[in-house]
Amino acid sequence: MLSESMETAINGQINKEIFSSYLYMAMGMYFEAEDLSGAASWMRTQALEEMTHAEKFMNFVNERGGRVTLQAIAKPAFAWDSPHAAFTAALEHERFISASINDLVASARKDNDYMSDNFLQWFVGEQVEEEASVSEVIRMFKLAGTSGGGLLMIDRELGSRVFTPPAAE
Ligand code: OFO
Repeated sequence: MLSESMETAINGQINKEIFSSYLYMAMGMYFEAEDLSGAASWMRTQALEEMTHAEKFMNFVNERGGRVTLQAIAKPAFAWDSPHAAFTAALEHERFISASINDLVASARKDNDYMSDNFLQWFVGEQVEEEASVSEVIRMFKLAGTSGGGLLMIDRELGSRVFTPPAAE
């Protein structure tokens, strides 16, 4: 049985994951408006992935006899100064999510809740990957600068990302 405090904390995390999805969908729409369809597709794929994170948390709460209570989702920004700025904002957001996952692990350990701790380790690993992949895109945009050809190449590369749902638990 999930403790009340862990249930509340995970419900907060579910909200953050759904907000992440909403934020990346907003970034996807920004890239659509900028005619960067590859970057738009990358962000829309990321938005789908974030919903699977929320689902993973929801399934866990249900399996442990807790209650999922969905909260209002905040309005995301809708425009950024450049592709580089949008991905930099995405990295900042992922760092915020990593810190939030770390806090959940710390609470689980403080309460000797090893089931939650074990479950959360998947997210710890996922955050390493997410921060690394966004950092890589930022590096590419930085190298391209304002070169139209460079931006086009990056956009094509980003468009090749495909959505792979995480393995079901
Ligand atoms: Fe972007 O990561 Fe979810 O957790």
